Amino acid sequence: MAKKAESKTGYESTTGNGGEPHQIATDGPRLTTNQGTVISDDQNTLTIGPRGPQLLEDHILREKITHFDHERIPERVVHARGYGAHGYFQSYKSASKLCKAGFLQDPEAKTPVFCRISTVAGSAGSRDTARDVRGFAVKFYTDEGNYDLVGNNIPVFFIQDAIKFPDLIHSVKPAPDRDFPQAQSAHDTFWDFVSLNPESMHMLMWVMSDRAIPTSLRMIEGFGVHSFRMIDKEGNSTFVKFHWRPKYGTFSQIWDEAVMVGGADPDFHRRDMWNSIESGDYPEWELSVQSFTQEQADAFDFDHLDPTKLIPEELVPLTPIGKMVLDRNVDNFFAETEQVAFCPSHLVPGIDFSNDPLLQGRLFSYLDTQLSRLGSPNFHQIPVNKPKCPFANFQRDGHMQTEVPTGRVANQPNSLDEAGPREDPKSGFHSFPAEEAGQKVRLRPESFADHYTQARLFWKSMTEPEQRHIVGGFSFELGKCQETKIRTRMLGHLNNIAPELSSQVADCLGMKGMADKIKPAVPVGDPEPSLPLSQYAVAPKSIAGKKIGLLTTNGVDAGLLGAIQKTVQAEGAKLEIIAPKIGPMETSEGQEVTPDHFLAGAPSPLFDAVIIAPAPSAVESLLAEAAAIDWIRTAFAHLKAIGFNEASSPLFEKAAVKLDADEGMIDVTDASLTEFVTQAKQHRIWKREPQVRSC
Ligand code: HDD
Repeated sequence: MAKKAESKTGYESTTGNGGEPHQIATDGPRLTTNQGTVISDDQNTLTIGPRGPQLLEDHILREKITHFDHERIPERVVHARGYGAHGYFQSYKSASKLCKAGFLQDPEAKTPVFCRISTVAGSAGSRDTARDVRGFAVKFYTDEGNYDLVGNNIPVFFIQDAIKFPDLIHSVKPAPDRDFPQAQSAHDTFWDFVSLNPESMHMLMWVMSDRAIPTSLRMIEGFGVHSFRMIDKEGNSTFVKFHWRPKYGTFSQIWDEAVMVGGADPDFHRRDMWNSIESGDYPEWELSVQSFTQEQADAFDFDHLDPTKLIPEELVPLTPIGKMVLDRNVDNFFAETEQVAFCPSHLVPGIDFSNDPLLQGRLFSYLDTQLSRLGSPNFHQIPVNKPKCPFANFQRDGHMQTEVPTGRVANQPNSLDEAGPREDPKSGFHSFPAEEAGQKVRLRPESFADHYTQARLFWKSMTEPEQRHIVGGFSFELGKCQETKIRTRMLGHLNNIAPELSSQVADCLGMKGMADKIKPAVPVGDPEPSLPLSQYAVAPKSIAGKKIGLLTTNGVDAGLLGAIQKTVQAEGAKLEIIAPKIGPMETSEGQEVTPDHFLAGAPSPLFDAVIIAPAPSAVESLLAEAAAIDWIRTAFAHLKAIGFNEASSPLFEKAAVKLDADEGMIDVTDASLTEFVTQAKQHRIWKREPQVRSC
């Protein structure tokens, strides 16, 4: 007999025989099978007698288990781990001089978008903080059809021709015999492949730099990578490269920090994105183009169709055209983020492809992959993929057809369906009528042959700490390669990029003088640095959007806590309180404060800058917590601005961190919160780094 336990809106909670819980509908919706049959008991399988065998006729059990067994679809072969959100795009003004696309004309109009940011190599369950390229894919639901801009957070790519893509990806994925390492390029097959493909060198510089270990998905750039065409109303074409710039600036972790965050919170980036949107701090990017004519392109000393090359902003500056704001989390991760299908071939009138061979290959691959991943040519009917403008044609049937097309006509031309859809030469999509002629060949253009000059440009454009991190990145990754011949080959390539880079990496590896001699196909240029390639040369001095961690205890000084809260909020940053235990605690004046985290679950790598301010009475017990001492040690090693109060000094002593070590150490009790903020705005105390790591 079921016993009533409590009553709630829509259902009553009861316990049945054996004490198992049931929630019985009262005036709320009924639980049904997928066929709509109301279910009386969803907790017990049909059996003969309470302890007897189960019956195959239990259609309710079979439907539920069968559905469960088929809940997974193939994950994306690359970019399997990603996180998406809804939002809108808004033009700053009409871009009609450049492009006739409707969504770029009206500054009042908001075009809905869905944006998915991903890592490339790892599987869907891998950690967020892997060293990797971040995919940056945006679907614009325009009035003229869906437009997908499928880019990355790095403006160049590993290879020049799509035919190499399967090999590139096989090399970076876990080795096929042992199935490791997961979500890492730090292994022999990857470095063997790229070291045999000098065209990868420029991209490798980016991937070994801080760009590949972002602090937050809200703080990465996005790039369309290839040259595209924009077409105006008269049919004139201009080439463009797309750039997304984050509102908060572009910030990164330190490698050691990324490794720790990966353990402490494998979902670090997605959690940050979700929480920001939920709290109303909407991630935002500015969309710009570099636009240039064929004549300008002819004067570049590289080929703009080569996806391993970028156009320095000194050569072609950025023109901002609009902004994207992500203001709504998904309702269901699988239905939306997992099933969203991006294809670079999804175009609208006014935008067209270039002959970049990598782009041309991609145009085939994405549609094909959606068919295998989502299982049907009707994937455009899934809500997240469905155009928000009307669409109509005579395509029919197929797996999981969810529409019900009416009428007897499924062909055109026809004279039987007078009201049916028809072509429109005026508003319809026209490919740009580029003149093309030549022989059929399998040949890389000679203009693609310079693999080192732009890699050197990147190196020369970095600040000193950024260069150190690139050396660290190469040293770590090559150190994970077991084959010496791969390391000596890579040192040879690095020598062609910059001899000092090669020798510093060789030094870190203990392999000085062992670089192979590799002859570049064409002489390597020595370009002037390009400032915008550096993150930190141009980083905004701001903590807006960042997280400040306050490690404190029961009895925290109420005045100090209030001042910290006020200051952090005024800077547009977020304060998170960490205490030994998660339960509510009291300030020195008896107000209740609930910490955001407990100490063991929130090491300092999770925060951008930190303050350690325990109550004097709690210091003794904190001294016995390794997590508290590590909190200080790692914050120092990760070059953070560190605020402290007087009571915390024994903790610093135990962590062997001097309170006057550098200007990044600030006593926040003597009204120096402003100084703390000033230091935190440097992002890191860079000059501390040589004291805490050599490679
Ligand atoms: Fe790709 C997914 C970006 C080269 C084949 N790619 C994928 C995604 C992004 C990119 C962001 C994830 C989309 C999502 O969130 O669902 N890919 C790029 C960029 C490239 C690039 C910026 C070079 C400039 N890709 C590239 C090549 C090929 C592919 C050369 C094949 C010839 N990419 C795919 C794919 C994926 C994919 C296999 C896997 C899942 C998907 O398409 O939807 O088709």
